[in-house]
Amino acid sequence: MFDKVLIANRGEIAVRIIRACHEEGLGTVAVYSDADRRAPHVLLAGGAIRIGGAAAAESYLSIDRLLAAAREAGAGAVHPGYGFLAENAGFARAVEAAGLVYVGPPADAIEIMGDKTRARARMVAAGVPVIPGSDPLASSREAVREAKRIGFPVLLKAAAGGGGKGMHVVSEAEEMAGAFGRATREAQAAFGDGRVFAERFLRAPRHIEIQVLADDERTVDLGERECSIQRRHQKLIEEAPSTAIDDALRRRMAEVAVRAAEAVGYRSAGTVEFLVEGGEFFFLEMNTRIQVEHPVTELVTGVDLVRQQLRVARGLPLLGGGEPPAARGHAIECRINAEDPGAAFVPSTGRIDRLEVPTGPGVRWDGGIRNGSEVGPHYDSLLGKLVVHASDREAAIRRMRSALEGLVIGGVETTVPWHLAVMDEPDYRMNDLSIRYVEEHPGLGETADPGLRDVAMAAAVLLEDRDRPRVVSGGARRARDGGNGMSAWVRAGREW
Ligand code: MV4
Repeated sequence: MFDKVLIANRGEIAVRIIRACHEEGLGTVAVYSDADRRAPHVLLAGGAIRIGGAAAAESYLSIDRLLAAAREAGAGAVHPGYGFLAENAGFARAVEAAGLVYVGPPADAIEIMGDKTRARARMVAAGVPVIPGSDPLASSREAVREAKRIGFPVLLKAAAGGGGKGMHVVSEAEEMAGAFGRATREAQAAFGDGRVFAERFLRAPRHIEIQVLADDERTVDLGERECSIQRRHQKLIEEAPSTAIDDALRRRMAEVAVRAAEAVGYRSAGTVEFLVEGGEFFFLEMNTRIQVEHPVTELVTGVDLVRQQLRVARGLPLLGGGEPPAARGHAIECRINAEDPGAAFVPSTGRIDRLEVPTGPGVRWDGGIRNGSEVGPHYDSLLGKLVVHASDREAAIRRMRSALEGLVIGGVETTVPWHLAVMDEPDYRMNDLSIRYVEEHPGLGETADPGLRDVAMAAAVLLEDRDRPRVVSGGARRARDGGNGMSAWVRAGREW
């Protein structure tokens, strides 16, 4: 057991974890770099320890400094949050070797799921559907043979890869020799491992993930999240539930997700990611951490996932021994990043000189900034998450639009205008989504002023952004529907 937690993170997730600890009656100690000296998480925690310079390598990524801080503060547990060391099996092992409780899954589970080839093999053995594919390929001749077995088009992927690097679509045998050579060279350059394998290419799948929660006795699922709206493998908007799957598919995916977690002896909160296309679903990977988008699940189920992690870490039964509640209503999360959607989402830095956040029924702001915060170049660009909950998807979209209009952040460019444009965009409103949504809808949230737009385009070109913005169409039309006002407010789920 423990009564004080060191939060080995910063920003909005550090604030979120500190609050959950306090609600569990646990003490907290924050860590901070020189750049975060006056950050909200430092002020909120019961205690705070400086761990180093602004560079993550000297602070939030330093295992030795984090463990020294835990010892100095008398913390009995460490919560990694997400990012930084959150899926680093070595960190989890070092925490436990120091006699502390790691608030997350066993290190072995982290390690297996972190190796895409081992994870895939373990999933196949557990009967979890994976995308039809091959083992690592010895030559382009073998690649052609395997591609014919799988069926063109195929996707060549780096065995040691992830995050979409080094993926090459091959539509016919004649293209294979060139593509196989490029994929092999890119994999070797990016990962020091040139092994490449082939998979059936899913042209426009949805990215749907299942939240799971496990203690020593059982593993339960807490429903799905629709995460198809991503840009360069960074999620931007997440929702729960996914209105693109029916209850039968939902049950099948949930059962498979639980099986995947059990296959690696999972504990704590975790997420099993799938690609879904044509009524079929395929295991993509498992995230062995609390995720950025966890609030949408919390809002539709009433379960506080971070508190559940803290309870499981203290040996208490998940959900108090009860059954997971059925999802109610619809939740949407917009990630508010300090990025300029008018300039290919180039990061924006500066001092926050105005901050107004919306409140009201079904509106939640999980933020890591305050007025006066310095937004620098050292860490990821996430300022906070705006999350809404309402009776159904249409009502949630209306609530999100209203909340976005009430969110004012001065001093940096943000993704707020882009999110507002998405809420008005017809394909989004009709839920006609896939992982290609962002590339198929360029120019959303672009500045309406042609002069400014040209400047933004020039800046993006100068910044050599790989995904050069295409010729910008006009900003999304602001279609205002004649909504009949909010339908009856859905009673929030019971909180554990
Ligand atoms: C795929 C795919 C289509 N077909 N595999 C991207 C990162 C890596 N985790 C796996 N990814 C993909 N694998 C097959 N056989 C499309 C993607 C993909 C993607 C997947 C999920 C969310 C966003 C994505 C963006 C681009 C490509």
